[in-house]
Amino acid sequence: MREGPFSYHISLDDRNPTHFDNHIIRSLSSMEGYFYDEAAYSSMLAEEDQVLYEVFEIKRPETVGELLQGISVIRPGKVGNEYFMTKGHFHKVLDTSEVYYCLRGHGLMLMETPEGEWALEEMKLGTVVYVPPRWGHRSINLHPDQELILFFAYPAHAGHDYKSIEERGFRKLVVERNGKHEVVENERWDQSS
Ligand code: S6P
Ligand code: ZN
Repeated sequence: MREGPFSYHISLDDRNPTHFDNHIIRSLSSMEGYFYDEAAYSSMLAEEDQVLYEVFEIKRPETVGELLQGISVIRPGKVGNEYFMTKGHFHKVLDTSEVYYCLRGHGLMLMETPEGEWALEEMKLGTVVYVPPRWGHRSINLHPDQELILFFAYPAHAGHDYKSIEERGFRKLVVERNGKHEVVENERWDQSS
């Protein structure tokens, strides 16, 4: 972790920031239970444990006042007809927000509150998405062959709470139908509420 003020550069040619402290790689095997089409998930996994997304984090002390930043890179692809996406989470300190800036690709930010209010924002080059306090969030790559590259920044003490989304998912799923994305109900969510 760096001391004092610093800068770094995000090169879109090799899409890795010139400085990062932590590199998270999420492959298909780490996403068990996240995609609704379990048969499609199993047969894809039997073929190859491919990488779905990566996160490059610029770490800061996890204290009030600090901002944790980084970029996430979501690969193009689908499990069945559901687009590649991040796991999604609430912040452990629920009352914290986050800002995303789209550097490449085409995607969606799916958001919802613990009470089940939901929202979807489209992301293209230059789009800024503000995720307010209390809103869980998941990034979804809609592009057929381009990576979705997002810069993010959020309070460093926020932490992550994956539990409820791991158990029941988001209220809505985003799937491809007739070459377009469509928002459909997640039956697992409905049954749990
Ligand atoms: C953290 C921030 C991002 C995500 C990343 C991966 O608050 O929202 O760094 O961690 O996009 O998503 P996930 O849901 O696997 O942590
Ligand atoms: Zn977050």
